[in-house]
Amino acid sequence: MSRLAGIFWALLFLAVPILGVATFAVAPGYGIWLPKDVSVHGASIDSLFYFILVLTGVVFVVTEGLLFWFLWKYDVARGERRATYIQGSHTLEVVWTIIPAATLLFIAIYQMNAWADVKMRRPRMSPTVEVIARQFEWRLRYPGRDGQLGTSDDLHLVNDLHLPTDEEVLVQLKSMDVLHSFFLPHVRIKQDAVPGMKIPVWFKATEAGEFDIVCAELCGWGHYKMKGRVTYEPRAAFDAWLERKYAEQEATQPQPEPTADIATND
Ligand SMILES: [Cu+2]
Repeated sequence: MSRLAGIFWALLFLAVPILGVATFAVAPGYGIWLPKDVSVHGASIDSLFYFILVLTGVVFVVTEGLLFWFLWKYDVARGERRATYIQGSHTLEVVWTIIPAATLLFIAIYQMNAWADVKMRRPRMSPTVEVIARQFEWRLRYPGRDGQLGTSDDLHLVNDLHLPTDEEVLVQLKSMDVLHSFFLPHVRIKQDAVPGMKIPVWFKATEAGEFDIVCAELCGWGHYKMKGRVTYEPRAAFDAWLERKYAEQEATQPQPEPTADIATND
């Protein structure tokens, strides 16, 4: 390899960590960083994300830096001595197995509380709404005035989810067909919707506003358009909206079908 080619390759490898880190540094300024968090548990998830990002970031920069340094230093064209090839080192292999294993064990323990808050400490309440994923939309069912899901006065809607702010909400998640993933980026919720299962999802939104519902599982040709809206609003506004939607549904269906239960796998 010529002298110039050696320099080129060394600098190319040096550009990777520099540009890689720069991308992360400027991203927030361009608004292409994490979406705004409007939930109670989001902060603990974000801090886990940053912790892992910094940890992997440091390892990345050090590895790339070493790669650059060895390419630069041991360039044969510069007349330095040739690299020595070493076949296996028991000590080294033990060390680089134990360090990642210990790191992973630490993360597994460190994240337990955040995981339990989001996936295990389910609030004792009946579902606020049932979300039924299907190709390619979000079907929603609110318990009617009787407060019970699965009765004839249920309120049925599509893609237009409303939830109250500043109180725990419980979503009952189902799928009518294939695997989908119920993703609410602004409250840091992502949960697979699995055919044949009723999966509880809970969180507390802290800010009113309109945000995205995204399907985060490639679920078929129309996956890209499987997008809904979620509106968080204070309890009074939420109740008023529910009343309005009930009234609309009653006006369009004077004779409710006896068992218009669109949900599968009950
Ligand atoms: Cu989907």
